Amino acid sequence: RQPDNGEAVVLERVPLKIQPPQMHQVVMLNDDFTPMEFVVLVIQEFFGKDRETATQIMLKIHLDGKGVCGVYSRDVAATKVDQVMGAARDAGHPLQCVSEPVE
Ligand code: NFA
Repeated sequence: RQPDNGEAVVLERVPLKIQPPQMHQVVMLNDDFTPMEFVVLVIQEFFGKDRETATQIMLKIHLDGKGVCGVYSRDVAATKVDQVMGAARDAGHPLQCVSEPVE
């Protein structure tokens, strides 16, 4: 135990710099072989979109080469990628998707 040296100790409250979690977008890529209907079903199943929205996203990917299916925390986005790639592999389609940080 230290002897008291008489100096006052001031404890200051410093606001914590809380950062919102970095979000990641799941981007699906076009290819020439995966059937449009399969892509629509995958987007409905794993990204919770209704059939009309899923069709719009699929067509955007088909026409532009890629499209965002959803935006999530890093872990959830990685799980979505695994689910899509697994379903595509099981069905024998080359469909690819990736997760990338937003901004
Ligand atoms: N381009 C594919 C076709 O013409 C459809 C597709 C759309 C594939 C979106 C992958 C992603 N059958």
